[in-house]
Amino acid sequence: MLGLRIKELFRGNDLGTEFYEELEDLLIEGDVGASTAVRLVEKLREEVKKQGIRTREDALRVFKQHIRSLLPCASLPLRRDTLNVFLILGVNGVGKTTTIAKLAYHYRMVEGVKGIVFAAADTFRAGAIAQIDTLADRLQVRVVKQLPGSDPGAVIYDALESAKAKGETLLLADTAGRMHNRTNLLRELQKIDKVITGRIDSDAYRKILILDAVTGQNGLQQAKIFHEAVKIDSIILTKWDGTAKGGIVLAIGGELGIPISFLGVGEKPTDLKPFDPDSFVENLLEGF
Ligand SMILES: Nc1nc2c(ncn2[C@@H]2O[C@H](COP(=O)(O)OP(=O)(O)OP(=O)(O)O)[C@@H](O)[C@H]2O)c(=O)[nH]1
Ligand SMILES: [Mg+2]
Repeated sequence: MLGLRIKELFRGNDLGTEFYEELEDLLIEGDVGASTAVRLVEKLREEVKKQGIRTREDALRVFKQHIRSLLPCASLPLRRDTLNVFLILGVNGVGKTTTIAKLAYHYRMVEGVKGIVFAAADTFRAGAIAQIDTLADRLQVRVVKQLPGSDPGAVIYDALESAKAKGETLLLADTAGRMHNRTNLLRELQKIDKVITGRIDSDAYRKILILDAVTGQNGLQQAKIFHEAVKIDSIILTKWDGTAKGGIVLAIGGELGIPISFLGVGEKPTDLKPFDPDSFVENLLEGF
């Protein structure tokens, strides 16, 4: 884990050039990404000089503050007086559909929300509708669906109208992760976004990007593309259970400034943890 090695590094004594170089290397190896790593180390170097810091122990305190300042606050509270819509986005295989089941479980069991509904708006991949249908069945959630190949915007429109009519609280909309090409995919998502904007108050509509933590810097590239196309409000990092690196969290904060709301830690509906920036920083550099 990145944190362990950083922790070891900060156990040493002097604050020479070698220390800063080693820190930068560790951050980059840990998926933090070159530009954020360089920036963090540069900032630390400046602050050490400015404050006349002599020991690595004191430097760590400053470093922790810098890391924390990269991570915006992140929870996704619901409005209880209207329909909330979470549009779930991301490339194929990152865990979108699984995360929808997790979110349904979380909002129902932890936050006591009644009236959750799924929109099966991945009409592109064979088997996608059946997959979300099975999950809905297991969780006893209503699902709005049409035939494979139908217009995803129309599925979402139907879901919105019926959810409003029934007075439901949370609509979780699945989307396709792959189409004939990327331009098609992004254009489709922009169309879906238009269907929702204007029908739902902006503070009740969240575009949530699902990223696979294992893909590291590649995931960050995906995030930039989606963010440019539809402006992402929040990120959920999945497969956190499958990576030893924590740096992607800092890369997301440093490069995109998009808050992370949850971490996926397994395949079951119960495997979702709210992301807490304070305890993340503590755990990353735990022991100091
Ligand atoms: N270990 C682990 N596996 C996960 C996690 N989230 C999803 N998965 C697995 O990743 C695989 C893909 O998940 P899906 O939810 O189908 O992914 P998707 O983004 O909907 O994929 P497409 O519909 O093909 O675009 C499944 O085998 C999931 O069980 C996680 O947090 N941890
Ligand atoms: Mg899916």
